[in-house]
Amino acid sequence: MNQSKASILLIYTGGTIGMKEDPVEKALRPFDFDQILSEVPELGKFALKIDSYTFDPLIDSSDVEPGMWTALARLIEKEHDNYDGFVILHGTDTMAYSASALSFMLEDLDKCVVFTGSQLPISTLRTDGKENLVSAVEIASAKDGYGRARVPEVCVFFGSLLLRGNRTTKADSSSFTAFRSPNCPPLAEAGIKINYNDAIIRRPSPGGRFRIRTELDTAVSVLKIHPGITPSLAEYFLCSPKTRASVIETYGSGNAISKAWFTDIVRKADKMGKVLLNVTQCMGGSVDMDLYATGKALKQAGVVSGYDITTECALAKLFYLLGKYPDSAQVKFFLDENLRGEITK
Ligand code: ASN
Repeated sequence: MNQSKASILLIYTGGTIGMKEDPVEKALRPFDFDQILSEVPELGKFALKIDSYTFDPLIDSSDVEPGMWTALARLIEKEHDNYDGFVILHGTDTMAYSASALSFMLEDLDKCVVFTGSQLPISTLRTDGKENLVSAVEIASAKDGYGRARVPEVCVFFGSLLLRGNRTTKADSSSFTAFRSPNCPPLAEAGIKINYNDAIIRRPSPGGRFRIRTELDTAVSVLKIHPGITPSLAEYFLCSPKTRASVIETYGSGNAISKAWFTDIVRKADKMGKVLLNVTQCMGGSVDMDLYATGKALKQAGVVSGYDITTECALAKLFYLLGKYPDSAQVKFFLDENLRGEITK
């Protein structure tokens, strides 16, 4: 048996967890990683080797771009054999997007990758950052009875819950339980003990070997359906020559405007070869385009169901699939597949 200490790579990208008030601007700005570690001496009590990697520049996650996901995937690939797990400190604003993207880019992942952060900087007295960081480290290093990662998935740990990353959405800008995963139960819950929901934790495919996929095509628009939307606006979003796909955020179980002008625009986009993905604006529940006539009209016009996917994940899945497949039919085929536990079928 390998008696050497388990090891974790802590990757610091920025976010509130590591911010301090700039005395001049009176606004929060990121500070360096050593100061984070000095705020959490508890990390030294783990029987773990913990190394760190700091991104330069550190950012508020509102500035995240797909290039950062590529950098994260490459770093995890480079360090894959050197560590048992990875914890990514990230701002909360776009954490759901980043976790969704990494869940696709890290193929046949066999180690735990946990995103975490906080609502209050780690240097403040009532911070939620310490508990989030300490639990994320414990989870990222946890092994099962066979010595394998207990949770070989891309996850978000926040407010005592371990959630599947590509199911998360930031639902609260001030509560310590900022994230929800409305259509997927937590993978684990941290109370007195960390209770793992082993029945739903996914494992890499049999014989699959970890690899990364960094080609992303971001030619995607998001159209939120709303009362008062105009034909020119809908056409701009769905038929732009600059896009290959659109996420259409619809009402309820996947319904949109039943007027002919809207269906005509959708048909036009479909004829142009665009991939059109139907995602509900509701927090819970799923798209079912067979339920109402308005949904049926979308289906007949070429729109594909996003089931219960979040908008954050829909965008990430499209970036990944468009980067992988040149052909719209292939993209549509894989959109309908549950690739990383991101949809319920
Ligand atoms: N604006 C911050 C960020 O996303 C919010 C946070 O981390 N709580 O970087």
